[in-house]
Amino acid sequence: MLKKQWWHGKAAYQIYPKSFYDTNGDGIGDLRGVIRKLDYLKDLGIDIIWLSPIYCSPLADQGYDISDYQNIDPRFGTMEDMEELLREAKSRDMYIVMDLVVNHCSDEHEWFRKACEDPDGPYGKYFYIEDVKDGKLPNNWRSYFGGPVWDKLPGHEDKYYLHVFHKKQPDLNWENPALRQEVYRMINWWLEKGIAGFRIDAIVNIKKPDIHTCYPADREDGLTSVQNMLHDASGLDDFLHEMKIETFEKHQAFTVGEVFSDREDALNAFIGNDGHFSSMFDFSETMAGKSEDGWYACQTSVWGDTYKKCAFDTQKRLGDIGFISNIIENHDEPRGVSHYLPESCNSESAKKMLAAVNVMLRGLPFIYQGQEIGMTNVSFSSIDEIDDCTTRHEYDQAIARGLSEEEALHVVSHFTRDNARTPFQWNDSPQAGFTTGTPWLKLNPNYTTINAAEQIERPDSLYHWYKDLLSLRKSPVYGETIVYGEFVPYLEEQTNLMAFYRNGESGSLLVVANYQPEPQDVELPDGYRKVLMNNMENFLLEGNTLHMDGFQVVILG
Ligand code: TEU
Ligand code: CA
Repeated sequence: MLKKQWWHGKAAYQIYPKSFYDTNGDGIGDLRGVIRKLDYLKDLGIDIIWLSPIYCSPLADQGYDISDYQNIDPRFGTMEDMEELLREAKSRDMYIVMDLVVNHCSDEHEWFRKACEDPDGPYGKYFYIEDVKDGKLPNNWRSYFGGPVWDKLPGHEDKYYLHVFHKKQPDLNWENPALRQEVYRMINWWLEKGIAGFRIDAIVNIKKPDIHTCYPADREDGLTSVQNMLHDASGLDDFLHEMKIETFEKHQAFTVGEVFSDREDALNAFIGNDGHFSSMFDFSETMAGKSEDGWYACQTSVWGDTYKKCAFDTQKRLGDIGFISNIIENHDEPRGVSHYLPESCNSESAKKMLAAVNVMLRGLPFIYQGQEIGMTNVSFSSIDEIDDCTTRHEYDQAIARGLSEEEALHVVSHFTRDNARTPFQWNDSPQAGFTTGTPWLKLNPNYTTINAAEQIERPDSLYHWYKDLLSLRKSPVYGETIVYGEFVPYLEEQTNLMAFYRNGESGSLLVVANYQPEPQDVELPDGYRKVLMNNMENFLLEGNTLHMDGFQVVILG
């Protein structure tokens, strides 16, 4: 039986602070901007806010490279701003969740500086530092962002350090108990400050097998995907269990793991009653159509039966094991409406369908900033317009595989993480109301039509649709069913029909979505004739047959 928790019935929202709201005109979103927009979020129906990193950072990977875990980067504000945010959130019954990035830190962190000064001293053991003779690297792993995971340790000709992400993100050595204690101390310090918990970054990477293990090369560069070493690593559970006991558990913190894992027992291990975290993201849709060989080989659109299969597989495996977190997008992915709808099918009604099938699944809904107004991918006209550090590598790989420059740009334009990172579109005034200065990253020119101010004014907008979905989730009549009701597929074999029951103790709902541009007929079961939500004006029922428009969705009670 699932143990009930305070956060189950809530709704969560991810803020990417750099692009959310700028209050001092430097073109960079800040903590005061978050404070100013709390009422906007409260009004939407949000309770839990996950802040992407705002710690001190050289921003080589936009804050996921932390140089001081216990201070706020001046670009985002001050510790006083953070404390004010905590107070303001609390006074609105809202919760702040921070990003915990402890697979690696920044190469500008004091620990790494000291490790460079004295690799044989105590801080050398906080990292993976190896002697290298004749340029022979200890292994052939390829970093997520391209190139070998090894780089020269600054100040040393014959020593290299390991980084599975950017070279400015040296991996922390979790085998060292002293490092683990430092991390736990820092976590507890933040929890004592009053944050509700953490989103836990890239966490499966903290356990490595013997770092001298090589694997067969999978590209001409002679390197091999990090996935190979992850498969070989054993003992992750011990680290995570220890972290939970030493930190989260003592504070009843809410934790949501960024867990990419194909382990059979993943759900149970990570989010079962005795699991490491409160929740973890379901990345099955995110992973659909992806290729290990690079973005050029990934599918640019995942929809209909493919999307359904991903969502349903997780829901069926999940049962009562634990509480998953459902997303359509985040700061690492293309905009959901540009990826989970067939190309050029992102009308507002199609966006509403996608919203409904995602929010009505069992689990905690996380909305990524801008998703609630249907922000889309950007069209980049040159690789130089893209700032994200992963993109160049993917561009080069596409070229290496024979794509023309134009085709390669087209590919990276779809997948670049900058799609999700363009400034939030508040209104149709210059710079979309995001800043009075020059935004750090290009705005999506469609802000003149897609923006929050317009949608707040218009009762049938996507914004109001999200608001209605979240209020249904919290309503006294249907709340229990939506939060805890059993997930049961309906007419699962019918092509591009995504339909499911949510069967609770206090009632039952049926969600029916026509996940294709063409109309489709659906036989409804008896009962379920009360239309709670409908993204179209029509409800064409003949006998038991519902004639649905393309991308129509209805929630029936
Ligand atoms: O992402 C971890 C991760 O697995 C990434 O490789 C992800 O698949 C990739 O960014 C998709 O292009 C987390 C953060 O969410 C990401 O923003 C950071 O860059 C990364 O960790 C390193 O901290
Ligand atoms: Ca600012």
